[in-house]
Amino acid sequence: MKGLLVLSAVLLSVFAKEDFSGHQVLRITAANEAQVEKVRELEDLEHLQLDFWRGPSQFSNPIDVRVPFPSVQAVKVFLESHGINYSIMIEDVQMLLDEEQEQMLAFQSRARSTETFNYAVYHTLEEIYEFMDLLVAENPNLVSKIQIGNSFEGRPINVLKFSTGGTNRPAIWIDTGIHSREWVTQASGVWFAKKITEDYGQDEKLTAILNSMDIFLEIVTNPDGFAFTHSTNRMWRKTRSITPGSSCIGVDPNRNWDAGFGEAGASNNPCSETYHGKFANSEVEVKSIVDFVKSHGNIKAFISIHSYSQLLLYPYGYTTARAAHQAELDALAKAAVGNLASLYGTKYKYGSIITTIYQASGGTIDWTYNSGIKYSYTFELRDTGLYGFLLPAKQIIPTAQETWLALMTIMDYTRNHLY
Ligand code: O2S
Ligand code: ZN
Repeated sequence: MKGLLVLSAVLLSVFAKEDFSGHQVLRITAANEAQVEKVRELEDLEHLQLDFWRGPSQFSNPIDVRVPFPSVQAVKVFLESHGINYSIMIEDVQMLLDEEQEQMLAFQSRARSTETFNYAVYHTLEEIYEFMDLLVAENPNLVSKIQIGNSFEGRPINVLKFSTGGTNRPAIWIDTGIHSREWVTQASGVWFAKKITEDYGQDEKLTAILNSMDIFLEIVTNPDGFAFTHSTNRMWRKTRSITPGSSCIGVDPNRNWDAGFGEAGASNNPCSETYHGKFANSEVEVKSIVDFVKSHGNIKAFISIHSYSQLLLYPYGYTTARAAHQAELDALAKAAVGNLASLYGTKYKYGSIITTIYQASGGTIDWTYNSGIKYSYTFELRDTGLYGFLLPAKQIIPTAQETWLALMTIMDYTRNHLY
């Protein structure tokens, strides 16, 4: 049986994409702690192959979970027999994926400049890397590309640097796509990059920011995972590193940082979507950023972008202890989501990670905050679960536009509050 599984996994990886026909995403609304514990029992049943998109955690409601077709009946019977409420968020995951693929194919064309690049569709890793090179070539005095490392599978880890001069200016860091399946984030990262080049010299606030600070933007923060979402499994979240002694691949790169590492809010099971890895910074995709941040030494704001849930979060995720600057972080978050909502009315909640979404240990911004970067934030972009990670491409530009208003709020505030 195990041999067969391994064989089919090998064949799949060579020939085909994982099929999600009949997979459903259920939204579970646990009424109390005991019901959350019941849902956790499901999580432990590995044969069900459940993929939790959100939660479970005693702090998180609702819980969203992708259920493979063969497990759908069993899961529904389990929930009903325990009186746990649920609704069907996505009837058939594969139908959304087919639509997404159709769109990508219909609008696929090699852009020769960032002017003709199509920002309204999803792109492959190669296309995004090409976009970066075009942007650098078109804006040599503003944009450069820095390779901060190589991924586990050897791909370059690229960061765009936006700078108008100076040496080691105070800087803002933005990353998208550390979780590879959160496609609207990489797509937004591409849009942000173009936006910066358009607004410099035009928009007063952005110009002021770039006249005294640098911006670093890592668009594809998990390149192996991202390539894998295109080639094989659209729902891949983790890195693609090998864990000796396990047949399961990958580490959750948002549980691998050296802040509350391995504590509650991460899994020590290599097969889990929230596996923290063997030790902090075990993932080269994480370690490369850690090394960069330390050697730079002058990063003042660090913004790590995920999807979905429409949240703007600040530390902490691993502890209920309040961040020392909680009041200031909270006020700035409130201003940022207010500006975000001003464009299309998209509503965001904000607060600390643990009180707003769920307990998560070893997360990016808990480490950056503990390392002295006061303005450390995580976004969860659109939507609130209707499409989840499979946000239709026509929402890319609106999502990026509204998010940009929140980013500008944080960046402008940082420039005015250098420390
Ligand atoms: O699980 C995750 O990593 C979250 C973000 C954390 C700050 C809790 C995203 S994927 C929803
Ligand atoms: Zn994420």
